[in-house]
Amino acid sequence: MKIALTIGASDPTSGAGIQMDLKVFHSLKIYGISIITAVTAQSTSEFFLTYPMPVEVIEAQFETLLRDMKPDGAKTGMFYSKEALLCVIEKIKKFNIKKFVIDPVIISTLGAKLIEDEALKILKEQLIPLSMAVTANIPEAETITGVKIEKVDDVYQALKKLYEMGTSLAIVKGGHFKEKTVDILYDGKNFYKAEDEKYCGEFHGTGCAFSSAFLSFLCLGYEPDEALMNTKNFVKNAIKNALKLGHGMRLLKID
Ligand code: PXL
Repeated sequence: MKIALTIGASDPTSGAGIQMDLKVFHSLKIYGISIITAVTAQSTSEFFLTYPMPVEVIEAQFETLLRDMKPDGAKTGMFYSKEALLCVIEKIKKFNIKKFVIDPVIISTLGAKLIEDEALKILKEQLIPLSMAVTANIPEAETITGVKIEKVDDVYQALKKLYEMGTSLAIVKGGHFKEKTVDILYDGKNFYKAEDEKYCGEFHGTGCAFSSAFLSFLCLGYEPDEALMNTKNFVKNAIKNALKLGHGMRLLKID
């Protein structure tokens, strides 16, 4: 059985963060393992606080777990602190994790800051060059690349910038466009486009589900363009069947 590691924060709703990633891995028949960088207190309608894990605790999770199990791939989500990010960078190098996807989370759907400003700079300069893929939504792609994205054509320029920052597969997810969703992948040579109709509503955790599904399909041996199509389909179904279980955002349904 393939093993995938998620490195990120706890979301008590299970709608995002490591809980969502583990559900996606399980659904795609991958054994999921996790390292927690922070704990959040949030619901479907309120983001209350973030408690960053002490760096010794992050380090201990890596050392204890990875001496025993070797993941086929890994993904990162919320780091919050600069210290957490620097620790993860060191461990990714030390344990030679190659199949590694970054979900560059910056702000939550409810507006909470998920990364310190100083850490974002390090993510751009030191983490992206180590990665196999970066899966950015439009606001994240704009912040990371400095390219203003107003129409689909602007995405191509942002993708080239993202690729030049050192990842092998740059992905920009166009769920924020008005009429349809257009996800585009750039591998330094070709652009691959996955289009779909748009489902309206406030959904929680789409970025987490996308990045963990994409990593899963890579771990299962799919080529990047096939992995993109499969991921789009997987997330579409989860959105189509989303559940209103709390008072706020709907939660994706992972079967
Ligand atoms: O979707 C980004 C994200 C990642 N990780 C955690 C989150 C969120 C968004 O709310 O809470 C823990």
